[in-house]
Amino acid sequence: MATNRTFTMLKPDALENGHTGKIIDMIIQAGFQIKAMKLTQLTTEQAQKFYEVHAERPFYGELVEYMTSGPIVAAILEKDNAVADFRTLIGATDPADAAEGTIRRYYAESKGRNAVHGSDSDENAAIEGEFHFSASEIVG
Ligand code: IDP
Ligand code: MG
Repeated sequence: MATNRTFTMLKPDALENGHTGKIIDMIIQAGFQIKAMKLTQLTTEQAQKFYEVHAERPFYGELVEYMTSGPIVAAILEKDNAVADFRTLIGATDPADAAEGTIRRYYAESKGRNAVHGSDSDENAAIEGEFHFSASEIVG
């Protein structure tokens, strides 16, 4: 996958709270192109696998439960410098630390229920995108 792509999920709290459209609009207004997008709900197995890097952390069980608690929107986004620019757009993990104007500052409930995921590297963006989408679901 090209290095100008990142992967995102709008997390269950964002959908529950009616923020889906506003968050997608912020993403588009920030210059990201949507290359793939779907509404889905993670199984426990999928959430455990997606977050397996955090398996030893105390919040892992809570994270898996939360991420499977309702539907999510998964998407592959394209832009120059996509991974870093998207992390800037979403803001810090904890909304209390997130900069003004960021998605998490506006829409996250807490450090755990924080509205949106963004890949942390080009390598993980490719792995995470392929985890959720087959080649035929991604536009060129
Ligand atoms: P990130 O999403 O900003 O990259 P990570 O440290 O990779 O943050 O953590 C992954 C996800 O795990 C966070 O987005 C959040 O939903 C959850 N999480 C992280 N730290 C905590 C915590 O201290 N308590 C509860 N949930 C947490
Ligand atoms: Mg992370």
